[in-house]
Amino acid sequence: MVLPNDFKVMFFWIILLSQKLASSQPSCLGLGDFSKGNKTLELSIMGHRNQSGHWTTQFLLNEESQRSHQNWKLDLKHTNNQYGGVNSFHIKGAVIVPPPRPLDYEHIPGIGFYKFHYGSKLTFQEAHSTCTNEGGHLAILNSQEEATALKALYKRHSEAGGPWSYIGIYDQNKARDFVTIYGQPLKETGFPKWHPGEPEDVKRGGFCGCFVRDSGLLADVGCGDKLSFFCEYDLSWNNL
Ligand SMILES: [Ca+2]
Repeated sequence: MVLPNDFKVMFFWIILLSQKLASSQPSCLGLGDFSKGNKTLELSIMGHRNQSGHWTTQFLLNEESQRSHQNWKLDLKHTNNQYGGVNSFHIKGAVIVPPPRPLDYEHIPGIGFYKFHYGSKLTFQEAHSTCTNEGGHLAILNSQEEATALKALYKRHSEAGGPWSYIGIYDQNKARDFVTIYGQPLKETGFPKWHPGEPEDVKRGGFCGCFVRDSGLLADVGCGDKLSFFCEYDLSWNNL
């Protein structure tokens, strides 16, 4: 009898997720729907052991969405450990698909890519959507160097930009605990520096964050105010 050179299938998983892309988008003030359409993610893991006891494990990942999948990057790490007489093998992977860099964003070396929308004045929500549609996000200040660079950019359009310009922070709980549009506490951003007297009392209703032209510091402002705004494309996408 000829035994097939085959395998015993030990396990087979399929994880099929259909979800709104909105789940990976920042939730911002609950004022809008950030969804871009349906996204399907399928992960298959198949393990075999042949008759000599060798294991083979295969992974298959399929993802379908309306977004382009150019410039994707794969980060894969593995470890092999032994503890208490038990051997363990771990694989940890990440597939990263950064948004394409907007071509009309200004490159400030070592800091990032920015666009100052000084011509059209929008609400915070509209500004957020505009940056997102461009492939960026409302700018988040992460260092004094970044604030200094944006202040210089602001200065070039000082009159048109007006005295305040939206950036990507807001008072999520209306309790003076500002966070970024990604939910990171302001104090962890690297630039939690308020203009003197800011943020103002919660009764003033300034629940969105802005950059003050003359001081280069932060202030609160009403989310419905029509202001200029800064969009950013993270430099870190280039370093993945
Ligand atoms: Ca930044």
